[in-house]
Amino acid sequence: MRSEQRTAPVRPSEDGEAVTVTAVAHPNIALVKYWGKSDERLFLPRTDSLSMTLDVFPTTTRVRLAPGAEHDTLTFNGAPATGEARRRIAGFLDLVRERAALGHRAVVDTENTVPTGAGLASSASGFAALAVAAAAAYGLASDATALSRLARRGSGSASRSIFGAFAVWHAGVRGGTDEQADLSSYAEPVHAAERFDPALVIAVVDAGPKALSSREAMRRTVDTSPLYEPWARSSRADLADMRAALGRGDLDAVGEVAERNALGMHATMLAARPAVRYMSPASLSVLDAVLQLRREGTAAYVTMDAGPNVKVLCRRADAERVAAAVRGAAPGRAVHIAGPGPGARLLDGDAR
Ligand code: 2P0
Repeated sequence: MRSEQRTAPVRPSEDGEAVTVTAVAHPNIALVKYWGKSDERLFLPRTDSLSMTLDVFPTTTRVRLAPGAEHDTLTFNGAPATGEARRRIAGFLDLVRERAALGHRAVVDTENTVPTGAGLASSASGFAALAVAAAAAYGLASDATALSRLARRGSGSASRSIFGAFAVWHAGVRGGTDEQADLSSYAEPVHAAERFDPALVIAVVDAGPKALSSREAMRRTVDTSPLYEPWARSSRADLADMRAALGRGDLDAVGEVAERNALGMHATMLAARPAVRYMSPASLSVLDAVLQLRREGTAAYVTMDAGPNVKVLCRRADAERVAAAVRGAAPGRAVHIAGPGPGARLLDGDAR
């Protein structure tokens, strides 16, 4: 059974008795993108970003403290986590332990329903769920803003998945202390008009892992792309336009801003040295199908992330028609329809 997000942390028992908590979080898709960091260690982004949390592809993460254990035991979809995934999760747990002043290792089981590494934001739902579960297990503050900041330290986009529906992630301030910078960068909900009823049609044109991680790709883009700074500047205007469009419930304006922001981000990558190209021929076929839908009078707009998959924003009432057009353009590929989804939360039913 699901519960509302708890406000009180689950205190670790003094004698080190095992504490188990489970959290669930959903991925989010940015309508104004996060691309580029100003501080890699603190996960501070160069620009503000704005996203929609989805109602599909949840990640469920269970954290149990293991007093006396020498190592963390990390399981991902039933198999031991290895390599970079293990390093990132263990590093995140170290941060939680440091903040909680509690050294217990943990047993972490993650069940992820997102096709991992395919530009579908699996790290967003993953670190949002881990932040909520680990904060509760280790007794850290569990207000949504604190959880958003904490999730950010696992993966920037995870800061937004703490919240349901629409969220803006503030880039925060630079120049002060680490603590001031850390405190200043978090996500919070964004208001959208009641009548705004969008869907994202997700075309999984390739579910395999991506060739280049978004972390590396954004680093290279910031360091080498002459188009990066112009995009970052225009992204500020995009954010203001996006907030206004959501407030009006104007799907066409939301879509136009999302599409220009995403294609601009991909242009920054294409101009990086060497170029980063995530679009594939199948992606371009879907982009063509969306243009055709618009010519025929259906409001449909694309956004793309660090992978070849295409997400098409449309009215919920048009989603089946848009999905059919996308299937025609990318035969044999999986197509999912998502709506705005819930924020990250703890589940009931864990035993202490
Ligand atoms: C976004 N992406 O705003 C952008 C658009 C991909 C393209 O956030 O290095 O996995 O862990 O902070 O959050 C992907 O970046 O990167 C991402 P890290 P993350 O959704």
